[in-house]
Amino acid sequence: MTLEHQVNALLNLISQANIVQANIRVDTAAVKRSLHKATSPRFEIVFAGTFSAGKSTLINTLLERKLLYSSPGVATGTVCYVEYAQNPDDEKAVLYFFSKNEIRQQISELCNILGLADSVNLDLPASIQNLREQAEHIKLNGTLSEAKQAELLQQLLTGFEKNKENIQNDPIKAINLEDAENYVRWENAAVFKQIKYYCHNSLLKNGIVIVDTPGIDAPLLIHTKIAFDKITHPDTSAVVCVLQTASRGSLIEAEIKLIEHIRNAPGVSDRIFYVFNHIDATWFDAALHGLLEGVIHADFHQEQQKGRVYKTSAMLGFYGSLRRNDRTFQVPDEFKSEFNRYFFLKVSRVDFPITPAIAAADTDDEKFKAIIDAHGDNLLDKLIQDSGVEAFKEKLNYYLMHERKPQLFKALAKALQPICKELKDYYLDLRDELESKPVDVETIKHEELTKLGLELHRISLDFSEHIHEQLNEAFATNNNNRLERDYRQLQKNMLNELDHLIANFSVEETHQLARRSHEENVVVPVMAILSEAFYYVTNGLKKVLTASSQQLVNNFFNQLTHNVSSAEYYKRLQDLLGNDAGINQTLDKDLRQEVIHAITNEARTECEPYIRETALFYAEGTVPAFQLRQTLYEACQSTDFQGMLTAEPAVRQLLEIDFRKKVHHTIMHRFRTTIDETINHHLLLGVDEQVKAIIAQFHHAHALLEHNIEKDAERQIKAIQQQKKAVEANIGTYNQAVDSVNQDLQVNGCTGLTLPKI
Ligand SMILES: Nc1nc2c(ncn2[C@@H]2O[C@H](COP(=O)(O)OP(=O)(O)OP(=O)(O)O)[C@@H](O)[C@H]2O)c(=O)[nH]1
Ligand SMILES: [Mg+2]
Repeated sequence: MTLEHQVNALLNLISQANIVQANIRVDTAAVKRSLHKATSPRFEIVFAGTFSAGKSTLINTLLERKLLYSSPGVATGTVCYVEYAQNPDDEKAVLYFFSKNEIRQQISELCNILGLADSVNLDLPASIQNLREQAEHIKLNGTLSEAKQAELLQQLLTGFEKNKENIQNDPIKAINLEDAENYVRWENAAVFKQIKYYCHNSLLKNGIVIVDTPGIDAPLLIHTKIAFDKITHPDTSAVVCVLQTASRGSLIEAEIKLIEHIRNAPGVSDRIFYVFNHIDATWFDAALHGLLEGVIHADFHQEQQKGRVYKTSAMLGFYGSLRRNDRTFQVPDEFKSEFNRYFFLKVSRVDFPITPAIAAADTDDEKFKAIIDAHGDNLLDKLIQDSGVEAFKEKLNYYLMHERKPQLFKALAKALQPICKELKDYYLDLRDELESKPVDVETIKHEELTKLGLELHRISLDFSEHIHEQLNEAFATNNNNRLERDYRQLQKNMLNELDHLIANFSVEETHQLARRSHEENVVVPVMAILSEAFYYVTNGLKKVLTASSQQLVNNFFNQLTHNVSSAEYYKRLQDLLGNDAGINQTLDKDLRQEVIHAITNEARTECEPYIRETALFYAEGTVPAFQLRQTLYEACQSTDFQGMLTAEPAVRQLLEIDFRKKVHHTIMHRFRTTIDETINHHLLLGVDEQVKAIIAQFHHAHALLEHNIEKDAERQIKAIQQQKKAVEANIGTYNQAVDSVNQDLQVNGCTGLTLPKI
């Protein structure tokens, strides 16, 4: 499994565990970025230096291939990238042209600098030719700097004309690598923004990208600026500063500028390599040798201590290697003369004697052939070694693979660490939680059954409390609207009935009633009429008080039953028992009947004393006493029935006076308390009994739960087991990923940083 797979496995675990949102320290985007950098690294090595320092030759040497154009004059005219091509067939060069507008802008700038009219029409060859001639004039008559700018202007005009088709229609053009070397020469370079070479070369395999830049003192200022920017760019992994001090004896102004730029840029010093090229010049010139060593000692001492200073002969190293690898390779004359010099002046005569054939050879060409014939590979090996390119190449590669690459893995490890910590904590907690859960059906059963007793107890408590609350509300407050309405109704009923009874009192009917008790007599005493009247009103009121109280009690119990059966504990009880433990029967039937029965008796008892006239009735000097006497007197005027009829209004008034007081006393002072107390008393007793009845259902509930729990417990156990398995599997995935990532970190030089295992 690749590193990518393993890191993605960790990221998957994180998203599964859902701890991304919960924790801001977990930055998966940072991990993905670091992962990409570590698995698809890109190490840009930028080569910078004056023109003809040997940058392109040095790059060709590293690639062991004549890829980039090099020549003794200004050779590289644009920034060139050399990247890896996966297959030999994928090799190509891609040219990126400036747009017509960008070229026009550059022409304008140059015209301004040179004091020329900025009026060229790029669509008219004659207009272009005219400007070219003006530039030529400046080249011949102007200063050196002006001549450089005029040359550049000419390059732009020629480059535009030659590549017009591409610039206008096809600004990115892929060509064969073989054709590239000629194509990108100076005359076209002015119109290229950049060139990308894709090369199937093992050096580039690990993400190394070589960036060749035009000489910092070349006339193409636009490209020169790119070289300076590249040195400090964060994507740059290494900068190779190619210096020509070996053949000149000192640093030139442009080189000093470059070195200052490097030394002033913060944080880039550890990526810089200094290569003193053209070292072969010092082989035959002791003065030059001394000057070079002096410069290195004076200005590059620190860098030399750190192993960042190299001395090379790129040209000799390059052609020497090519010839060493391929005997048929045709080396250029430039190499032959230098090689011959090397043979005659540099190597030991003991190791490489001058053979007669060498001595007899005349031209450079003949000498070269004779030397190669005599000493061939051995001498080439020695030359390659002396050229210093191998040592430089090795060091550069080591630096990228063993210093830069581990940094990418370190960054990845740092990004992964908080994620691993989160995952580890998460799984350990989860594991603990699952460990504490029951593992067999019996334990779950036991737990559930233990809970049952408590639950029944709690339900009975809830029930009892609820009833107390309801009673409290009814009798200690006036918040029970229904009850208050019923009480008012009861009062109204009694008063209405009293009015009705008195209004309907009839002497005639009463007379008949009294006579029926004494059928052998025709006369009825007035007192008997009066006493019948008392029975009549009392019994009428008794009926109404009974009926109204019963209605009130019924309404109260209806409300109470409804409230209880919609309470939450009532549902819990039904769930546990499959019934309500008789709550409904108790409230709606038994207690209701008891209370109605009791209240009926209370109403009867309350009204019974109404039959007896009040003592007030006979008191001396009071209105009732006077009334009574008056009534009796009037009625006794004759013995017949007619005489009595005249007393009817007076009797009514008498009844009114006597009963209004008694009824008022009942409905205003006594009977509400009687009803309240009766309900309260019966309910409290009933609730205590009901609580016992609920608790007594334990065995029934137990049996029921036991019956149902078996399957449920099995399901629970299965679920817990599955969760445990899933957690262990995830921990396994985690550990495997961490192991593998740790291994990759080690292999890639990231020592001392490991991710924690569970
Ligand atoms: N004697 C000698 N000649 C070299 C050496 N390195 C490069 N040359 C030659 O110097 C010339 C310039 O080399 P280039 O590689 O084109 O130099 P460059 O730095 O790329 O120059 P520009 O592309 O113009 O910036 C070529 O003719 C090379 O063959 C060296 O170490 N010794
Ligand atoms: Mg070059």
